[in-house]
Amino acid sequence: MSDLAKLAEVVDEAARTATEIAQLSIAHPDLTVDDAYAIQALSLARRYARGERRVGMKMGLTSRAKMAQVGVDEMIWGRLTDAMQVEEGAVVDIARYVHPRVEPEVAFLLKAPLAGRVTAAQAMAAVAAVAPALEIIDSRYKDFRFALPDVVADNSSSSGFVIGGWRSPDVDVANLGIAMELDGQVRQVGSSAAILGDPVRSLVAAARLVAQWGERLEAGWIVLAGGATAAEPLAPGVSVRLTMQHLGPVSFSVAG
Ligand code: OOG
Ligand code: MG
Repeated sequence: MSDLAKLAEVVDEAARTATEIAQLSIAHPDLTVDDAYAIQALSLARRYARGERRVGMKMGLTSRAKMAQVGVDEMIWGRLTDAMQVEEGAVVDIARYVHPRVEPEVAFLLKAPLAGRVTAAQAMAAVAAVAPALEIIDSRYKDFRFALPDVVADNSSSSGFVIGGWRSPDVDVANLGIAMELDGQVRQVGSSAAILGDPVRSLVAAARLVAQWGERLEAGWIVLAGGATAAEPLAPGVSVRLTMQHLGPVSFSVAG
């Protein structure tokens, strides 16, 4: 097994068993971002071998609030599988996670493949529907602390996602008001414009970034544009509800 494959096993096992690990960059200070994306791909290959199916891509650190919260200021991405999807309104078990957080996002559903350098208009022409979404992120690293190669290797903290009702792509998602409530208390407010000025720019970036790895965004895939606000920690018993202007609500809760 190569060194990268060994590290892929480490991050995959940490995610599979919800066990925290030390940052890879401590023992491997020379780890590059390219190495980290290779580890991510190898760790996802392990999931596919267990029967999980790729259903999309998530963008990360596409807003200032998110960059500031984790202290990394470069856009990142990760791979979504069917096992990560949480049904709207479902109750999740916190034991599945190390130290989960939740954040408000915008989701795109694709009806055509997309890759490489595309304009916003070309990107939107490939979109079948848009929806409000909640992402459950869970870094496998101790204290939720990491450097850029660490988080990339850890599939950019991908863990779960909840998609609200799909709406027509005619809804302009550029500047929609956002309120995320935990147990009925508003904890984060903002606008979808916090995501690169317009979440569609995140979809454009997603098409460019996957192409660098010889992949394309596929018809039927979901693309998450990235958190519009800082994430909130999840605790047992908590109910989470996101309301997004013109897109409506999406919610789930954590078992008590
Ligand atoms: C990294 C993942 C970032 C987002 O939407 O910005 C992300 C993290 O915050 O752990 O999912
Ligand atoms: Mg996110």
